[in-house]
Formats: sequence, structure tokens, C-alpha cells
Amino acid sequence: MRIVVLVVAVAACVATACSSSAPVAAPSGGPGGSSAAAPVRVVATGLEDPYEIVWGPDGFIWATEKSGKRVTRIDPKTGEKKVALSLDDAVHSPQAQDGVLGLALDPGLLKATGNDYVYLSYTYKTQDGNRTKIARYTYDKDRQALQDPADVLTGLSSSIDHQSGKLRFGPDGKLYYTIGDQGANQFTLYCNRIEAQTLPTAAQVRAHDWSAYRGKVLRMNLDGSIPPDNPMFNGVRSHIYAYGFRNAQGLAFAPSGLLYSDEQGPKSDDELNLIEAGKNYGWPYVAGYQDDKGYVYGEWAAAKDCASNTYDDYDFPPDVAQHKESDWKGSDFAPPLATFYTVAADYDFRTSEHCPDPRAQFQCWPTLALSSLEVHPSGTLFMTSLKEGAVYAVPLTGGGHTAGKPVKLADTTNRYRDTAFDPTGKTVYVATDNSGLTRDPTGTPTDTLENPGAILAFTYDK
Ligand SMILES: [Ca+2]
Ligand SMILES: [Ca+2]
Repeated sequence: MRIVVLVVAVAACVATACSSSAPVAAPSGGPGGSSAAAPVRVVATGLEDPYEIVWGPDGFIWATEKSGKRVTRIDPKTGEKKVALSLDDAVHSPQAQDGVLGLALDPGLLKATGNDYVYLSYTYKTQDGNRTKIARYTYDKDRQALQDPADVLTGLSSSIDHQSGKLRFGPDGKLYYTIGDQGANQFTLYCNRIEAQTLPTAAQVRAHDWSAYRGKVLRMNLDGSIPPDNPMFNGVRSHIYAYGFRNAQGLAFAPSGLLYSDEQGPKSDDELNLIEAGKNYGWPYVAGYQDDKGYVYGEWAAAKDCASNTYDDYDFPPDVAQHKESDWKGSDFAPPLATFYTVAADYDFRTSEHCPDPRAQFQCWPTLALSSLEVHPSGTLFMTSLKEGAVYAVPLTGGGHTAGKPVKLADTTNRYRDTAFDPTGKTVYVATDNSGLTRDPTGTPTDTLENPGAILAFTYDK
């Protein structure tokens, strides 16, 4: 594996562009080009689907590798990679969303507190099929290795799609985790019911049956037990903190203590959400706002003979029940702070000059495929997009209860998966997928990625 390290003097124009609403243009030739004005540089290559990257107290970037089934530390100065852990019992299905996903560093890591802990989530095999677990490892700084695994929470659902899988260490000392709807009711899984509105019974919780956790944000004690101050739903306390999610790949606490998430909508309405205990985020009855715009819930999985239907992105057969958003009477609904993007009720998702190939048409639907959410040290929210290969900086307004206009940064022909920041916030690191579709500078779908499996960096001088 070749490690590319380019020391690039980042021109002041980057900061200028960052402070305007104009996108930062990638140089011709893309990141890694020799232009001194290149706004995006390559820090490291040769990673296998980096999923979460985190700036560590050792000055390294810590990364999970979804398909590589590893935890790797990357020296941001040299690009050198050091494997801290290979997860031999992890499962990754080819081209799928399972594997080694979430990563959260204990705030006490390498601070002589005795809490040299690192928390991970990953897919593993059981007699009943694949499941996801959250596990704690101890970091041995002499060996530069993670060791002594201890299960935190096992037996969570796993799927080839919509795993979500973002893990955070909260300011309250609890672990937070997003678990998606597992890709139910669409594509090859169209006969699986969406369980994002399903809440567990007391008997299920007692039996450690976590099947109702699909499409939720979870909150747990560090040993995996249920915090006594978690919200009750239908009189039952569980790990569920909030519900009604499709695929929340972003989760972040702001210094204010407020918790934010972003998630991927169906054909429209990726969402930025303020996550509050006990609230319902509406999926699958509502995408974005409850406005009957561009989305109707077609309940494929509830059709009498589901498998006799052929799944279609646009048209529902007569026996697939359709639910208008305005017909839903769910309680405790929390609308998003922003959507990316909501379209008119009569919007034609098939119409697109850039996506004539039906197999790539989804690339032109009005979603960004948001893949992460983190709070930059300046207080601005940073989201990454798979479909755009760009970072979106979203200022918080109204005491954190409203969102300002997003600014698009570091646009390249890649699928951006996650960000990390150095402690000053001046250098923003971006992890890229190894394969898949994105859009080239003309907006045309392409699977030719400029920097597959890489860590990129750009300067954000705010
Ligand atoms: Ca990150
Ligand atoms: Ca809507």
C-alpha cells in the first residue's frame, strides 16, 4: 500500500471561500494535485471503508474500517497507519453496510485516569443470524493496541442496509447509539416491515429481545445497562432515547449539551434533527416536515402477498397501502431543524438531465445522503455527503434550536463518510468510501472516485 503524503501550502483563498456561501472548488486534477492552491490534500490512503474518524488525545486520527474490520491509528503528519485492533469475529457483507462501524473514545483515554477505554460497534455472527454489538476495549499505549474486550450491549439487529451505527460518549457519561431501520420496506428487503415506530414490551426488555430498537437512538450506561432516567414509552423503560428514524448516520453533542443528528431521507428530505428524550421523529409516516410534499409511505411489507409484487421506486401496486403524511396522528412528533431537500408535492423524481440511466437515477434525487454530523470547535455543525462528496457547514442559530444556511466546502469527486478535527479546528479531516456512486463536477453520476479509502484534509479558518 502506498501512502501519499503531500504537504501543501493552503492558500488564503480557502479561508475566503469558506466565509462566503460559495462552494470551495476542487482544483483540476482533484485533491492530491500539485497545485499550491489545492484546498484539499491527501493525508493517507489504503484504508478499507473508514467509517468513523476521531481525533485522539495522542494526536493521531483513530478510524474504524468497516470492510477492513479494523481500528487503525493514522499519524496526520506522515500518513503512517498503525493497526490498533483487528476484529477477527467481525462480519462484513460485500458492498454492504455491516462491519466495524461506531467508535467513541472515553474522555479519560490516555489521561492517567485508569479509563483507557475505547468503545466500538460491529457486526458479528450468532446462531440466529448476524447481530450488532457494542464492546469496550482497553488501550495499551506501550503496545499501541486495543485489548481486553468486554461486551457492553449485544444482540442488536444487523442488516446489509441502514445500520446507522454512530456511537457517542455523552457529556452525561452515557453512551448514545444510532440504529437504523435496517433497510426495511425497500429494494431487496421490501418485504421486511419498518419497525421505527415499534416500541418494546416489558417482556421483551426482560428477555433482552432488542428487535424493537430498529430505527431508534439508544442511550445506555457504560456497562450496557438501562439508565434509570431514560424516557418511558407505553410505560416501559428501555435503552430507547428517541424513535422514528430511518438511517441516522450522524450524531453529535454541542458544547451547549444539545444533541443533534442527521439522517438519510427516502427520495427527498434528508433531515437535521435536534434529538430530545422521548420524541418521535416520524419515520416512516413522515419524511422531513409533515407537509405531504414529495413523500407518501407505501407499505410494501404489509401487502397480502408481498413477494408477488415487484419493488418499484416510484409506483405502488394496488395492494400496497399508501399513507399520506397528514393522515398520521402520532404523538410527540419532532419536526426537523432543516431538510436536504424538500420538494413540491408534484415533483417528478424521474426527471433529471444528469441521470438518464435509471440505475443511477437515485443520484439525482433531492437528497444528499448525509453520512455524518459533528460539531466543529467553532460551534458550527459539519455534515458529510456521500452523493455530493462535500462537507456542509451548518451554523446553529436561535440558541441552537434553529439552523442557518449551509455552506458547501471541499467539494471533490468522492463519497465523504465522516469528519474529524484537530483541537484548533483549523484542519478538517475527511474519510472517504472505497467504492460506490457519487457525482462528478458536472453533476453526472460516476463510480470513478478520486480518492477511495482515504483521509483527506482541508483548512477551515473560522
Ligand atoms: Ca468523526
Ligand atoms: Ca414531508
